[in-house]
Formats: sequence, C-alpha cells, structure tokens
Amino acid sequence: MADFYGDNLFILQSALNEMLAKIDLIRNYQKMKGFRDPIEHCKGRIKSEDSMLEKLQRRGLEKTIENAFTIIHDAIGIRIVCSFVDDVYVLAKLIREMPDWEILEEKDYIASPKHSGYRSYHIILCLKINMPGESRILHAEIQIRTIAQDSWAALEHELHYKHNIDHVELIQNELRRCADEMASTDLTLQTVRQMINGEI
Ligand code: 0O2
Repeated sequence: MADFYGDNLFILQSALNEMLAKIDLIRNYQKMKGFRDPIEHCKGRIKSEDSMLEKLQRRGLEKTIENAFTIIHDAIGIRIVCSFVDDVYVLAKLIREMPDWEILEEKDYIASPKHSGYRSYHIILCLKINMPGESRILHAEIQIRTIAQDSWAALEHELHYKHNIDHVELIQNELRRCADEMASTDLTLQTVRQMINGEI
C-alpha cells in the first residue's frame, strides 16, 4: 500500500512546521524573559508510511487515515533533547501553558521508566489544522528527554530493527544497567550545575 498518506501528507507537514515554529517561540520567549533556554536541540519527523502501516497492523487497526491521524498518536513526532533532567520538566510545563495546544495525555517514563530502561517524557497533543472551509483533527507526540536518555534510546531502538543478533538477553540486561547508571549521572550533573549557579 504505497502512498498511504496521499494528499494528506501536506496536512502532516503543515502541522509539523507549525509545531516546530511554536517550539522555537517557546525558546525565544524563555530567553526574552531572561531564563535559560531549556532545549539543547529539537527535531521533528513525519512517521514513515511503512512504519505507520506496521503500527496499525500491530494494533489490529484498519489501515485508514483517520486511524493513523487519531488512534495512532505519533504520525507527527517531535523529539526535544535537553541537557538536564529539570529542563525536561520546565519544558513540559511551558508546553502545558501554550493556550492553543490541547494535551490529551502525558506519560512520564522518567519517573516510571519502562522495563527496557527507556526514559523519556511524552506529551500527546490533539491538533486542529484549519484550512479554507474545513479543519482536520490529528494527534502528535512530543518526546522530551536528556542527551543521555536520547543516546540510550537510539541505541536500544536499533535492537528492534536488527535480526539475528547474538546474546540479546545479555545486551538487554546491559542496556538496563546503563540506563540506571545514566539516570544517576544525569541527576549528579544537574546537582553540580545547580551548585555552580548557586541555586543550592
Ligand atoms: P518508533 O519506531 O520509534 O516510532 P502511542 O505512540 O502513544 O500511540 P505507544 O506505542 O503505546 O502508543 O506509546 P509509548 O509506549 O509511549 O511509545 C511511543 C514511542 O516511544 C515509541 O514509538 C518509541 O518511539 C518510544 N518508545 C517507547 N518505548 C520505548 C523503548 O522501550 N525503547 C525505545 N528506544 N523507544 C521507546 P513506536 O512507534 O513504538 O516506535
């Protein structure tokens, strides 16, 4: 089923551009107010058609645009990487305060990591895209995490796409151990930063 998104691709692209512009606005707003920019870097993507079709199938859903836009939450995905754990929560609060972003759900996988060791803060948004004479509803997922959490997730993600890997269980255990150690280092780094800045 090639060209699954078809004409709807421009809606996803417009929504993604709009979201990225707002993230930029949040960063500039913080700087204008004299606060630290909580974002190290940010990128956005539209979920590939293959990945979307695979996710619909995995969830036992009919392969329709409506399901892809609303039941699946990450047709549009924004990943925001922060230097420190407290930046993640500062940013989540700023996003919550955006008047035109309707938050559907927040998942704090930093406070409650997944069994894999995955840590990240997820915000699911419901977006209304207005066009001449019509509007469309779609969902988007913002993943916010530290540099360490992001490097870990990128490496662990590779496990899901590589087949015939030896010692999978050993690798999973090592990844879990790394995730715990990185979480501890993230907190130490944050404390050191606060000490340097005279915040504690
Ligand atoms: P991909 O290939 O990264 O796109 P939802 O997305 O909310 O509709 P889901 O999948 O139950 O439904 O939500 P969840 O568990 O919060 O995961 C959403 C996304 O978070 C995943 O999308 C991954 O990007 C990331 N994620 C969640 N768990 C893990 C994990 O254990 N390891 C890594 N590396 N990433 C994880 P996809 O579509 O599953 O994958």
